Amino acid sequence: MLDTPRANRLHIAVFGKRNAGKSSIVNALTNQSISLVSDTPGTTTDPVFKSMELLPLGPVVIIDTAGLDDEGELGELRIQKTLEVMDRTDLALLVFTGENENLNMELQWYKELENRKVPMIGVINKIDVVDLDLNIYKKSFDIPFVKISANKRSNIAGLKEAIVENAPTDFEIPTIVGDLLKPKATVVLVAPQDIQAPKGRLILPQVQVIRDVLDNDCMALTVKDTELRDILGTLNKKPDLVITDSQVFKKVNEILPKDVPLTSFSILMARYKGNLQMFVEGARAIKNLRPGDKVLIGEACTHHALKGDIAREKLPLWLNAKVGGELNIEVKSGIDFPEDLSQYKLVIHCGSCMFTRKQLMSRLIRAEEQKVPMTNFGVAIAEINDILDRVVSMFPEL
Ligand SMILES: Nc1nc2c(ncn2[C@@H]2O[C@H](COP(=O)(O)OP(=O)(O)OP(=O)(O)O)[C@@H](O)[C@H]2O)c(=O)[nH]1
Ligand SMILES: [Mg+2]
Repeated sequence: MLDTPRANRLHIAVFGKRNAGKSSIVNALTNQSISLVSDTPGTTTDPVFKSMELLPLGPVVIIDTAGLDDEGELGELRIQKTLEVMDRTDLALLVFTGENENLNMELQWYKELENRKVPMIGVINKIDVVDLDLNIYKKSFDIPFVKISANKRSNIAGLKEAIVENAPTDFEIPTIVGDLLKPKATVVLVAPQDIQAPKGRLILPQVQVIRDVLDNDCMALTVKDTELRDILGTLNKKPDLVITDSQVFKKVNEILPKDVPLTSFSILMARYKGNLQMFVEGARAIKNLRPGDKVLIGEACTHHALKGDIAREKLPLWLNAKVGGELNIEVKSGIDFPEDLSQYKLVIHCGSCMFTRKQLMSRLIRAEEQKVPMTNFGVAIAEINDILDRVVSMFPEL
């Protein structure tokens, strides 16, 4: 994701008194030792900007700042620099600990950030040492609060969820396919209308992709898989992109010349709503599955399962064939999606067309925190058919 220009990245800055654990929080969020941590107040002197991929949220810049209770001349300069950071902040983490009851400084930054209309999250750190009564804070600070321990890595998932929840919405990817297409490009969409397809209409991802292709001044030509070969023959040039329903990946892959870029609705939606990089890594875990391993298949919504249901019939069949034996597959729909994923070797989620990005993110955060690989239907099907490399090759972030 390092191609994403810095300006388009969500800038998350961490503010708080010296020794509050700001640098420790940056390190806990990123799982890296980016910032120097020590028990000497004033360890961080200049703001530290770090562009990175914050899984599963996407590309961000995390800014660690110098503690704002600085004293003396050098302190003034640090305060100035930290205030400048506020002008570049899209989301602020205000860090509190029980170690210093005087909140005057925090109230001052709260006003500064409020003036700049920067959304904030109050982070109560070091709860392994002192657990604080939130009501004291809620009276003075009208912001959401999360309790964590950066050192013990507790509730980092809760902090990530709060970040997703409170990040300004314009940081969601603004287009589904637009960045892959030049104007006037020809895009062929393959949409089999089988028993699964709702009567009289197209499913939401197909409609969204068509709209996005049109918004980007391109042509969307929609065919069923059964007509694809004939219709390709009538075009006077190869299509610039083919997007298929992933259930017919194998067939479409065989029909299309190798130099035509091919992907699926489900992969595009994985990228739009989830985190494609994480899903691709998750799908690679299929190779390591052994008969008997527990796999969770998750669906966003509950629906009446029809014959040939992808989650209950097709996907289990293909997975078992791939691993050469019976996997222990569980299917969970709607709110039944479990909190504890640790028993599963892999989670495969549906395209989440009825979910917002935030809803899917909270599931991704859960999997990421519990170190359980997670992928989605389309990406998994591509891996099962040995065409994953082909169908993600056009994405600049991978
Ligand atoms: N017990 C406990 N200690 C913590 C926690 N988080 C950070 N600390 C400790 O608090 C001290 C300060 O941590 P830093 O991360 O350097 O704090 P900072 O806010 O970046 O400090 P400055 O850069 O000096 O402003 C270190 O000794 C950390 O190990 C926590 O969750 N629990
Ligand atoms: Mg620091």
